[in-house]
Amino acid sequence: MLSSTTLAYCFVWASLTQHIVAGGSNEYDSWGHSYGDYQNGWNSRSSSTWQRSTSRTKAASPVTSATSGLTVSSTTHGKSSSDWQDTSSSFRSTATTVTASLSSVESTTTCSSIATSVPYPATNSTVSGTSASPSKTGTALTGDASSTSGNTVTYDWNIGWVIAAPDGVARPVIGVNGQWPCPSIDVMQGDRVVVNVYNGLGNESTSLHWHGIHQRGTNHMDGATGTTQCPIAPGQSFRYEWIADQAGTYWWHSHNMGQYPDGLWGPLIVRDPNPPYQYDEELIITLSDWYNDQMPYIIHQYQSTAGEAEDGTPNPVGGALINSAKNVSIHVKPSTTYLVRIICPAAFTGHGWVFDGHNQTTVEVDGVYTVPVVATAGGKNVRIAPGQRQSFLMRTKDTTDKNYAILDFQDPNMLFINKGLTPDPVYPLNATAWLVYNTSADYPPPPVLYNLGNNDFFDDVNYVPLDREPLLGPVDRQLVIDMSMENITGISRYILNGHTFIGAKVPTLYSSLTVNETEVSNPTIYGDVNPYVFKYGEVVEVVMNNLHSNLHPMHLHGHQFQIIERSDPKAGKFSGSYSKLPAKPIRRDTVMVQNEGYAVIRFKADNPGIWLFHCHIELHVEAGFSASFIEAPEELAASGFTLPGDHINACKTYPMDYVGNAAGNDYNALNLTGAPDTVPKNNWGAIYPPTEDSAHS
Ligand SMILES: *[C@@H]1O[C@H](CO)[C@@H](O)[C@H](O)[C@H]1NC(C)=O
Ligand SMILES: *[C@@H]1O[C@H](CO)[C@@H](O)[C@H](O)[C@H]1NC(C)=O
Ligand SMILES: *[C@@H]1O[C@H](CO)[C@@H](O)[C@H](O)[C@H]1NC(C)=O
Ligand SMILES: *[C@@H]1O[C@H](CO)[C@@H](O)[C@H](O)[C@H]1NC(C)=O
Ligand SMILES: *[C@@H]1O[C@H](CO)[C@@H](O)[C@H](O)[C@H]1NC(C)=O
Ligand SMILES: *[C@@H]1O[C@H](CO)[C@@H](O)[C@H](O)[C@H]1NC(C)=O
Ligand SMILES: *[C@@H]1O[C@H](CO)[C@@H](O)[C@H](O)[C@H]1NC(C)=O
Ligand SMILES: *[C@@H]1O[C@H](CO)[C@@H](O)[C@H](O)[C@H]1NC(C)=O
Ligand SMILES: *[C@@H]1O[C@H](CO)[C@@H](O)[C@H](O)[C@H]1NC(C)=O
Ligand SMILES: [Cu+2]
Repeated sequence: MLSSTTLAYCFVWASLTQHIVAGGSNEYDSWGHSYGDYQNGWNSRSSSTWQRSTSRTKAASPVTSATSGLTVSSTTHGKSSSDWQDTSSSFRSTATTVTASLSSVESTTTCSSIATSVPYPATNSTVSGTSASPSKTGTALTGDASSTSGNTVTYDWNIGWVIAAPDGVARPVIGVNGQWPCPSIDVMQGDRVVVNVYNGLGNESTSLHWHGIHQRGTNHMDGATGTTQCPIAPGQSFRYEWIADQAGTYWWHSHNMGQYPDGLWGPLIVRDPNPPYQYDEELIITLSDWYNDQMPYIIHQYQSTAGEAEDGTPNPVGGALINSAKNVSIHVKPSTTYLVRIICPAAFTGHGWVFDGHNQTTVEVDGVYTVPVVATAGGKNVRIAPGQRQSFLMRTKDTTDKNYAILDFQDPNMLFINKGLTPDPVYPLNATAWLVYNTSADYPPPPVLYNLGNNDFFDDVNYVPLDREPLLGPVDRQLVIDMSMENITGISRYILNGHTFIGAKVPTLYSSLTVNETEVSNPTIYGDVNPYVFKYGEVVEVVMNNLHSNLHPMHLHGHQFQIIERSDPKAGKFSGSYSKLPAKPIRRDTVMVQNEGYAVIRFKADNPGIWLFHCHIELHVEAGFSASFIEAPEELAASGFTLPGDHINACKTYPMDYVGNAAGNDYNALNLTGAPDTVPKNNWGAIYPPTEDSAHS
């Protein structure tokens, strides 16, 4: 139970005190790497190359106070020591008594022009209510985010530009309340979450999506512009309100026209009042890629006739980041079991990682508890795709004489090695952080792994959900989607069964709510958003045939799906017969589909709403790699639901149509005259005012 916990023992921050410039000489435990295609190895620097630099002036005192064991007595429910953010200091400020000063959270001002200091800084939030207890069971659009006995946790967020330099190069990034990295949301299962957004960007529209949260009864809070809402124009406010009814590791991010890789994302942790695994402390670690250009420029370059690369792979100029920074020290206590929550909010590449000298026991993927698996058993590495999360238990050493490197590498399998391409070594594809037991001890270099192919990674299809939910069946509806890329009018577009996604004039949900009820199940009325209509309660099987030469992490909103089968790379299309039907398939919300291979998933269409199904590589979304799953639209139409005024206001001020079919035609849903049907040729992402009205994605 987490009712009264020690707060913030260890802090994750970006090279605040000492950071290591190079090298290392100690012998380290070389866990799990003595077999496989790679070898143990260390950078060949001698110990004489070790230097410590104190390039950033930070007082030492925060370290001391951070490790002094602050306690919080909570009158409601407590918060464990996810040291990541410090929303803890203000979070629940009305409901908790902080018995020690949280001075451990350093101000960002001392290094404002370089990297931000504390990832996931404090933000305004308030809590009201009494006990937590999940209870949300909506089946149609009700807008009812009040049917819970949990607390209400309110965040007030002003989204705006901040200058940051996580890789040493200063650039504008999108932050919250003047801070970047953006804050995390941290609530108990059953809490009602309210996020009051103000768009203070001036030159871009925005929206927020709660990745992995099913939004039962609250589809209009899903945050996908063009699908469940209009973009929020600069100067406008918008209230998100939903029930955190699923425990686990999630994240929030902009879902508006390729915007999130400019920094608008953060962790979203929903705490379980009775977690099935024992642990003492928590860590949140994000693995992402970084670019020095802003997304509107990258998108414009990619989605133009002068398009840079066929595959839209921007040069990973900023390389990899761990917790939105380089050279991060993660302070740990000895003899302690940590729950480590890994989140991959990357724009393009997946990531693999190694905690040197420490085993990792996986216990959760994408909000689904798993039967524990030592992730490195058999010498396999673990990897994570954009959008995915994975939590593991890690027992720290009993001794504090050494520190250990954390290696994060961009998954080479996503960098077209399968096409014989070699990632350009001038870009820092890897990042290093340290598990710091002892600030006086050496900071060793990370292990070096060689020739990482698909077989060097643990296959996540082999996880088993802890609840052992049986295979869904029989299948009522099988949907086969062939996914490939095509040059359409000179622009590289992804096509699903021959069609690229082109945003409609009206958000798809709003179409379902405003056309004649007799037409809502006709996919035609939704336009070129790759609409697939499912009946309430159907067991849907989706076969994804990836005909393309890269891996694509496919994400479904509104559900966790069972993964029935996933082929090796280059296995061709699904033949129609399963190699082995798993009795208790793993569920998650994002699955990596291998290059020129396939994956088969199942879910039950019991969550009425419009749910995007898309590749989570953000540039691929901009290139049309999305479908709209239109689930039980007759239930939506019958709900008689009225959209909140601020949602309508978002449409009026943007402006964007909000009534009628994909063409904005509300008197004849079958008349699609005027619906967008050509590929945007001047896509500048979320730039406001918009350049084209069909680019919503
Ligand atoms: C991180 O450390 C490396 C050396 O290990 C150094 O070259 C690099 O400049 C550091 N990066 C930042 C952003 O501090
Ligand atoms: C939120 O915090 C910011 C920065 O501390 C402050 O300027 C703002 O007034 C606060 N907003 C609310 C609603 O408390
Ligand atoms: C948007 O405005 C911010 C703040 O002025 C600026 O830094 C950024 O470059 C602008 N973005 C574009 C694409 O012009
Ligand atoms: C890691 O797990 C393996 C297999 O369970 C075990 O043999 C080994 O001792 C563990 N290593 C560490 C560092 O805990
Ligand atoms: C920390 O490391 C230093 C240098 O290796 C060592 O002298 C010291 O004993 C260590 N302290 C602890 C508490 O392990
Ligand atoms: C990144 O790390 C991996 C794993 O150790 C290694 O194979 C690769 O060469 C490294 N890449 C770069 C560019 O340093
Ligand atoms: C794409 O098609 C256009 C004509 O629509 C053609 O000019 C261009 O060369 C093609 N680009 C590629 C990369 O095939
Ligand atoms: C909806 O369509 C049906 C069948 O075409 C028609 O009878 C009915 O009048 C329409 N309802 C409205 C409100 O337009
Ligand atoms: C279809 O809609 C267009 C544009 O609103 C209109 O000009 C046209 O007359 C409509 N056609 C029919 C058959 O209603
Ligand atoms: Cu993709």
